[in-house]
Order: sequence, then C-alpha cells, then structure tokens
Amino acid sequence: MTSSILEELRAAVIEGDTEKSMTFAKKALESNIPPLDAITKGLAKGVKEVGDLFSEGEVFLVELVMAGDAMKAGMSVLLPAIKESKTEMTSPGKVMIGTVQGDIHSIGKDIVGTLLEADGFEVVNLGEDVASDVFVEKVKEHKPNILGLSSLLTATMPAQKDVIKKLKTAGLRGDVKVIIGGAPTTQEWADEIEADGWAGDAVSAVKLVKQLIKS
Ligand code: B12
Repeated sequence: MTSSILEELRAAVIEGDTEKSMTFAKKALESNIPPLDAITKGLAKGVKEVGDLFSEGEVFLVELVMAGDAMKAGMSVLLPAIKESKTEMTSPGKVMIGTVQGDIHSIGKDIVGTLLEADGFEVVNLGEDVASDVFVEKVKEHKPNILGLSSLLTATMPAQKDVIKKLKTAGLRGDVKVIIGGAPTTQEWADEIEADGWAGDAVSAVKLVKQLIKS
C-alpha cells in the first residue's frame, strides 16, 4: 500500500499531473505515511528523474516545468502537515532563507524552511531570485541567527559568495551565520566562500542549524 502510493507520487511528477499529485499526497496522509517520506521517497524521486532526462536531452523544458508544478502541487498538501507536527513551543531561533539572484528554483529551499518551522524555528522565507542587496537589507531588518542561501544552478552559485561579501562590507557578517545548499553546491564550495556550513538535504540542514545555534 505504502509503496504503491509512493510510486504513484513519483509517477504523478514524471507525468506532470498536478491533480494526481495532490490526490496521492492526500492518500499518503490518510494512510499515515510520514509527509517527509511522501516528499523524499515519492515526489522528489520523480523530479530527479525528470531532471536527469532533461540534462540528457531526453525531455524538453516544458516537461521540466510540468514536473516542477506537479511537485509543488503535492507539496502544497504535504508541507502543511509537516508544519502541524510542530512540537517546540518557544522558538529556538530565527532563520532567514532565500534562493539567490537569477535562480527561481524554490522546491528544496521550501522543504528546508518547512522542516525548520516544524522544529519550532521562526522562518523568514524571502522567496526566489533574491538580489544580494536585498538579503543584506533583510538581515538588517529581521536580525536572523542564520541565513540560508539556496542555489540550484552552477551559474548562480557565485551569488552565494556575493551575499557573503556584501554582508562583510555592510559590517553584518559577525551578526549572522550563513549556510548554503542546493544540488550543485558542496562543502568545498562552502569552505571556499567562507560560509559557516553546508547541507545536502533538508534533514541535514535542520541538524546544521541546531548545531550552529548551540555554538
Ligand atoms: C524542478 C526543476 C526546475 C523547475 C523549478 C520549479 C520550482 N518552483 O522550483 C523549473 C522548470 C522552473 C526549472 C527551471 C530551470 N532549470 Co531546473 N531543475 C529542476 C529539477 C528537475 C528539480 C529541482 C528540485 O526541485 N529538486 C528537488 C529538491 C527537493 O531538491 P533540491 O532542490 O536539491 O533541494 C534539497 C537540497 O539541495 C537542500 N537544499 C536546497 N536548498 C538549500 C538551502 C540551504 C540553505 C540548505 C542548507 C540546503 C538546501 O535541501 C533540499 C531538500 O532536501 C532539477 C534537477 C535536479 N536533479 O536537481 C533541475 C535543474 C536544477 N535545472 C536546471 C536548469 C538548467 C534549469 C533552467 C536553466 C532550464 C532552462 N533552460 O530554462 C531553468 C532555470 C531558471 C532559473 N533562472 O532559475 C539544471 C541545472 C544545471 C546546473 N547545474 O546549472 C538541473 C540540475 C537539471 C539538469 N540536470 O540539467 N527547473
């Protein structure tokens, strides 16, 4: 039962079928499948497969867009369920997240944000295609403990470096820990740009945030 629902979620994304994605996301919740499993073992498998086919030239941009939409449709059912599982009463800290300038990929960053919220963190999500100067202004305004920068394109990774540089110039680097993520990023890249941490998935991102808040 569980495996067939996860398989349908994967298929819904590959087929770019938003309705099916939402229907099986609801079925997953009714069947007590943990919503994060429905995302990682269902929807995300499908989106990864479409991404791989896209890079091999096997599918076109339109299919990539449809897969992204179907993933988001399923997530619109599953993410609220993750938030509802929130346990902590007092916030352990404030995290600001956003996708860097030139990059409109939102899915991974939103999963990270939701898992942090479920763990009690106050999350300010600045959205996608956020200019470096806007990150700096918003850090001034909201004073987060942690700033998380997402980048899914090799071409937009330098924007993560740029934000860190601009925080330094504004005299704010000491006030906020910066973490980075997104499929093409690595721990080596994080070290090179002097970020305070890197995580390869949302669960590790939450662990990293907790570690950094403690220190
Ligand atoms: C869906 C998708 C899209 C959708 C995005 C929809 C949306 N609202 O997000 C659409 C169709 C819009 C899209 C557009 C494009 N895309 Co696209 N896309 C993808 C795809 C298939 C999946 C991305 C995704 O959502 N993955 C699922 C999530 C759960 O994983 P994730 O994002 O990696 O996030 C996890 C971790 O990385 C981490 N994480 C993420 N962010 C952060 C932040 C922090 C702080 C931390 C700690 C951790 C963290 O935690 C997350 C959860 O576990 C990938 C393929 C892939 N395998 O990544 C291509 C991919 C990223 N896209 C690609 C490309 C080329 C494009 C386009 C340029 C295509 C075009 N010709 O127009 C455009 C770019 C537009 C732009 N300016 O941004 C390439 C990038 C190649 C590269 N390395 O540069 C990829 C890799 C596809 C490929 N194999 O060629 N895309």
